[in-house]
Amino acid sequence: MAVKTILGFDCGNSSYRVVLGKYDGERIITEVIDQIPNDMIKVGNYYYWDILRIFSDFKQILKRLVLQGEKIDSIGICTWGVDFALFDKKGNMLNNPLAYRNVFGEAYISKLTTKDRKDMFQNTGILCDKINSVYLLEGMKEEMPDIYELSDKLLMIPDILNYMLTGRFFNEPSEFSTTQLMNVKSKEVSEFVCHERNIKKELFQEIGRHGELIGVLLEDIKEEIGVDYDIPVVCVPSHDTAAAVLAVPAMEEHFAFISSGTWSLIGTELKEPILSDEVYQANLTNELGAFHTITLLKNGAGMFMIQKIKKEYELDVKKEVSWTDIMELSNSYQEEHTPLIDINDIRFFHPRKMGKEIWSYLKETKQADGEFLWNTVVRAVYASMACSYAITVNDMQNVTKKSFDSIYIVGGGAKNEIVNQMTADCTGKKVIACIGESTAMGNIAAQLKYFDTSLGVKDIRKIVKNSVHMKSYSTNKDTSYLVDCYKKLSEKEWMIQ
Ligand code: LFR
Repeated sequence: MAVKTILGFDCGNSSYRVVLGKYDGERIITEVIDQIPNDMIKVGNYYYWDILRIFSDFKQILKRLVLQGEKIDSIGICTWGVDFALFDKKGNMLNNPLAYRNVFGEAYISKLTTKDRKDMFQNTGILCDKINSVYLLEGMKEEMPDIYELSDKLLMIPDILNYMLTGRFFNEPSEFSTTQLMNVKSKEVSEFVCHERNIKKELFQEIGRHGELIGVLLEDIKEEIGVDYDIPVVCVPSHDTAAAVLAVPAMEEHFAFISSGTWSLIGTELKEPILSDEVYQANLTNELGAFHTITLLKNGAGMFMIQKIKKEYELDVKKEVSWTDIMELSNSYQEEHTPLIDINDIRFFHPRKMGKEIWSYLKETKQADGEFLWNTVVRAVYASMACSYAITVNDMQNVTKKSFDSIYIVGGGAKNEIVNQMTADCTGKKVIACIGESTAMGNIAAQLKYFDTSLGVKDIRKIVKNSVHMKSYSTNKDTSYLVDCYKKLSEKEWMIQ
């Protein structure tokens, strides 16, 4: 077959990447064309995303590729979940998308009774979490009533980019499920949630299917980037987690994954959601994955903590440092006692100073005293991540009644050799790190369905397996005692004297 040139855009919280995939019928060879830093921007009281800059940079990269002589066969867009912008009747964007680290959603979630929470979970499969779009939307109604009043459409971040590229208003399903406004059974907008939370149901668009065409590039964009042929924009699993899970090169039907980036998503793939009490109690959530699969997962703190620590450390030592330098800091920790923190404690969600907050926690829990030490803080984050992974993988086994032999780690965090090894030690399982751009790989692989509608998820995973580089880690030493310590910490047992 003629080689297909497929473009995957993966826009993350800390950077966005454009990846070119060449598919020859057997495997996809990827090349990262560009990587540009991203961050939320604080203006006044709120944190925003600069969506126009992201769109503009993407077009510039397209133009560059065209100039280099690439003939692009299709494009797919992925970003993080939950964030959105509102549009008026004429299609004008009414606000810059707000970032989920604005805390005003919290007020609304705290008003929910236990029954409300359970009902919301039963209907949507999604755990009530302060970052879910539904609570931010409720917050906007109060904080920005004029914008909400004028709003006629809601587009999630990837939908916004799809709209800017094609002119079509459209809600992609995996991303939409992160709103907690989708009925998990019908996969349509939840009448129940709209009614309960008093949200205009009309805000939502047609919910698409993976592998179908959203539209072709608008004429003025074609002109701007210098092409005279139509470029299809394909409906891919736009939620980065869903795309990354599609790129897990597992051939077994049941597998555990960790999608490691700014967040850590620890889970497994299912055909149907599990809405049991056990799942609810374990704080697990049923998101929509690729091609209408379900990704049952725990949304936990991830590399965000260490990204913040790196920036703070750079300010302290007054120079830029590499990720290797940060790993070396962790390795320089030689004490016998491993410091642990409850990484999902709300105090680490968005502290002014992550390093200091962790140090205070270590002092309060009598794991540290004296002068602040960067290596202790870094080691605490890495070890605690591995412990929290072990607990969640165990919860996953319990609720699904399946046992997983291996854990696949995908996403940028898969490069972290320290956490990979610690995870193998804490879980007693083989860890398979999939090196490369997993979200972009899932994005590109999903687009194959547009060209060959006969492909199923298994076929796509086979192609992925032919295409990715993997590295295995086996258990070196049993550190399950650390997992027990972590459990006690996260259950705040250290406070009970
Ligand atoms: C991961 C992710 C998570 C989502 C969080 C915030 O990048 O998409 O799945 O809960 O970001 O959107």
